[in-house]
Amino acid sequence: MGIVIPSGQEISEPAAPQRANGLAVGLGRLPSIPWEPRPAGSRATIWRSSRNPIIPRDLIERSNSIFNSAVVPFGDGFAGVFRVDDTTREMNLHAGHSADGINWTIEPATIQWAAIDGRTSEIQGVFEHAYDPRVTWLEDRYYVTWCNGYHGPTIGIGYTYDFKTFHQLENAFLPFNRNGVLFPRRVNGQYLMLSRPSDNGHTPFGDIFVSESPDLIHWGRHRHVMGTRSWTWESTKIGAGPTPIETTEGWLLFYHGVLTSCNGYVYSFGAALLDLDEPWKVIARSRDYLISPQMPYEQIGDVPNVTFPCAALVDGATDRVTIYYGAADTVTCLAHGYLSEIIDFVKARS
Ligand code: BMA
Repeated sequence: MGIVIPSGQEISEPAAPQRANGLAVGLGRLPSIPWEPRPAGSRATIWRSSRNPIIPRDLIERSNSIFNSAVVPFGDGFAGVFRVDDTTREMNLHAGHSADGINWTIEPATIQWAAIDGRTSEIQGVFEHAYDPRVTWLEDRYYVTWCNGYHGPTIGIGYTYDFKTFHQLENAFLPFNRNGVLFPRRVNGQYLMLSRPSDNGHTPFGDIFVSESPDLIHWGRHRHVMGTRSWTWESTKIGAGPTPIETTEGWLLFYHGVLTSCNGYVYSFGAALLDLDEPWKVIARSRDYLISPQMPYEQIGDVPNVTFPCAALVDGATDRVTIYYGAADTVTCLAHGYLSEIIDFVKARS
């Protein structure tokens, strides 16, 4: 289990086990975390990078937009799986690499998934779409979950060791489902995944559930985690964001919440703390959002008024958190904060 460290306090040893490639997991050290200090005069718990958007919509040939994407520490730098909608407006996933987590090289070709066996290749027959990836370091490899089209959106799962070769497992659930997010370790011996059952359109409802699996293939014991709240930023639907972060206070979950305005959906994000052993139990949940669409690049784009977090990096030594979020379904952005302050925010506004 990791520990929560007050802002700025240095520790000499990682608080969590070491990653196979030498980098720390959970609240271990990540000195290379992309970072900017809180702007002078700001009281925000989470503040935006002055370099936003860090990934423009047209970074690669034929990209219409690059957003809602997932990033992890990898080797001496970072790797990621990116949602790229192309100029045909096909939604698909691309691998990417970066030395600093800010300047990215994204592969021009889409990820080609090698089915783990003949049965799994049956779900690859007709490609519909692949979007909104999350990446989770779990045991010995990087798992990718994404919204995978199979007679409508559902949750695809695959894995990679090197971000070059990707292997596909069975879809986790029946359609329709979105926002599948794995926990970064087993809990009581079981793999756990959050998801949001939905419909085949622009779903006007949605609660977060958690499901268990002994093998990452067969999923069951579905439990309700949390639902919407009337007359708030999360009154229409909610969905898990980045991989939950393990802290002594519980699993810290960033999640998006949607309200329906007279001009359509508005996607903000907030955070909650879930019980470490029974994560369907909510310990605390912020009444206020952390980020709502307020910058031009969040308010103007292919889908206006969307901030959609899919990844978070943590440096346990300095308490720093950096969140990757998609803006206006068009570009990729960064926001920063201190883990202990975010936890205080969630508890204080609960
Ligand atoms: C959701 C998903 C997201 C998208 C959002 C706003 O249903 O498709 O990828 O960011 O809608 O358009």
